[in-house]
Amino acid sequence: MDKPLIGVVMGSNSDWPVMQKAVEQLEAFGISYEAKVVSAHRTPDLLTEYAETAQQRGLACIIAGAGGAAHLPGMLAASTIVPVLGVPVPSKYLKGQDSLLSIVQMPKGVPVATFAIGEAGAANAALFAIAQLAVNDAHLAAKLDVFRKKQHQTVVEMTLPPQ
Ligand code: RP5
Repeated sequence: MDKPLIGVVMGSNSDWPVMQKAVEQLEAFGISYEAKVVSAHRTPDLLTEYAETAQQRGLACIIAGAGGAAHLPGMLAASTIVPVLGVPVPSKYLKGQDSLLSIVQMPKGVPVATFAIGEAGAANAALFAIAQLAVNDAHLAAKLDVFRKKQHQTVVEMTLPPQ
């Protein structure tokens, strides 16, 4: 694969079924990425190294998913100016509401762009990253346009059971 443009990180491999939706979206648009497990509280040294090298390695943004007390996206954002897109992963007991609030309530000054809980959030984080890249990439913008038109057509063709 080409040099990764997007970093996809998650706090545990148990987050993969959700974060895979981001990776699938990036692959569908032919965007190079790297996917890694980096835990804020279990591998804080790896987290710091990942964030501190993100800019020099050429990452355009980092999509970070975590569940529970989900400090991974915020801690990454603390150590890099590369934009961080946070994905709240559903948790066992609080269904990801804890993850959402942990990620979205960043104090002023160090932002994390926060997406919906779960698979939709993971896919949308990737689509947002793609839209950002498309600002300076006409070919990618055309692909995104086709993607939106297909979604439009799917809805136009939806039928309901006879009433
Ligand atoms: C967080 O704790 C991870 O992001 C994951 O969502 C959650 C549970 O991790 P495991 O116990 O499955 O490794 O750090």
